[in-house]
Amino acid sequence: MSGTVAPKLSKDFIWGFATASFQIEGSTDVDGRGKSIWDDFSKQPGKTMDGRDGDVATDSYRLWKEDIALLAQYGVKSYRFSVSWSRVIPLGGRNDPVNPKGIQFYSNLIDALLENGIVPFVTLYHWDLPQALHDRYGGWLNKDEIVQDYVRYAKVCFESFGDRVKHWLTMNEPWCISILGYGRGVFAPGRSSDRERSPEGNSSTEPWIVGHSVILAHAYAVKLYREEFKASQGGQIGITLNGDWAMPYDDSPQNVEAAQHALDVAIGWFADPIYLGHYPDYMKQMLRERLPEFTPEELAVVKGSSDFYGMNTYTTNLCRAGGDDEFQGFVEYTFIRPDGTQLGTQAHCAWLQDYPQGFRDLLNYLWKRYKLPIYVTENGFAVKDENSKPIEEALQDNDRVNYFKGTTSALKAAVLEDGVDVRAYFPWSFVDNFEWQACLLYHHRIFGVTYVDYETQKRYPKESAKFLVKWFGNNIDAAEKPSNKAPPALPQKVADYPSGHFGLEGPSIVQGLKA
Ligand code: GBH
Repeated sequence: MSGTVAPKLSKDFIWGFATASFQIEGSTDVDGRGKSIWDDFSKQPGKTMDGRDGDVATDSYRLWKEDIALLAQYGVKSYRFSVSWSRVIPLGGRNDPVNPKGIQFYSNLIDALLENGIVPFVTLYHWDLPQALHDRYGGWLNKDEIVQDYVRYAKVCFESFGDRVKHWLTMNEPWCISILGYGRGVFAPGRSSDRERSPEGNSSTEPWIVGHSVILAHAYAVKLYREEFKASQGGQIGITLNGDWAMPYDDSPQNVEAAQHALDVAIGWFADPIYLGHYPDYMKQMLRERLPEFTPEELAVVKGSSDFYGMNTYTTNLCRAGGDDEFQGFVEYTFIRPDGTQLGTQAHCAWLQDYPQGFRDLLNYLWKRYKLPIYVTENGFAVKDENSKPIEEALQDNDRVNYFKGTTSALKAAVLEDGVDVRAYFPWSFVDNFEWQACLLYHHRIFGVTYVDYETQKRYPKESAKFLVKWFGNNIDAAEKPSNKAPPALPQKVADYPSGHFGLEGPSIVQGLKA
């Protein structure tokens, strides 16, 4: 064994934590910000189970310096965050005024990240459509308007931040935008055919129209970036898609086929046009005239419009043909194997179990099918009942640590043994934050690697954060790291953290921890 060096991820491998504007910023009515579709939606009774909204969230619009200090302390290489469209252009539209204070906020954030040696990884759209565009013309339902407005918004961002931002994501999870917002009606703007849920909407047509608009808005923004900014700014731009691994329930031909159908609707709906230049055959067959068509001119813009594959993934579903859920491609999902055993550890959310082999299989599938480098832009776990645990227990998030042990080793195996070109990994999320309605049982503290005390807004690293910091410290080749700065050592115990907002001073809960 002597002399052998365990292989590591390349020194250029990017890792860091991820967030989204509406889930962390708060300060929704300051400095000229316009409303997003989530502002009022989250205040409607019953939309979020305990009525929480984004007015404060993790207060990161005010505490951004403290957040960056914690990221630096963690020693991340990168931070994935999203820009709030309605902070930058309060009314959203292409002829509406730009808000200098909105620009200033993100500009300062980017500068401070870079000063700390942290690469900004910027999502332009993580679900917070300006309310004014929804009111004006139906938002994503109106392709001709929204594509132009989105492209102008993207242009403002490239002009304002592109000298410093070299990693752009156009959209976060178009499947969720379309299906959860306009099909199931559980996300803003909450449209659905279910009249108990929504006075308006058509779940059989609108999601597919919205998805089409999202693809085109993405593609035309990328075209603009490549034509007007890429040469001088030198960044990369792409989209990020949600999609969980689909495993046949058993080896019967119909269930093997069902697993592919599940992937076609969850992933191929967006990835096939963007990387391969056409909607999946199964979607065409399933939707017929309800699936919009691209003009040849549009298709030329769409095909090849992402520099990389942006992958958000959380779990694996065992797939059985059947059921009546068009949004899953008429495939039933289960976590119970034919022999009655569970696939993995159950999370707080019904839709999430821990199954690391599925993460590796998904990486291999995407690499073979789309043949582009993969950036894992979200991956994470919600510990059962974490929200109701006292802080001391919540910080010992063993199920989340196990989850990340599984995915990090699957990641390493996919890269080093299978030869998949994975270039980034961002656990979701940096902090406990405003959680939409993703768990059908609504809970707001479910995905963070950092605990946030919502009374004081203090941040406390959980065991999972410490695990990840250590793992990436050990598993990325540091030999020639062109490091500007060595990240400060991470304290071992909560009580060792310095005072301040991760802090632990004052008559706080941490006194109790020390006692
Ligand atoms: C992420 O999406 C989001 O990007 C992030 O903002 C959020 O905080 C995080 O999830 C945790 O919720 O049973 O039909 O409602 C994850 C992708 C896709 C996972 C939809 C849950 C539920 C499908 N999500 N899925 S359904």
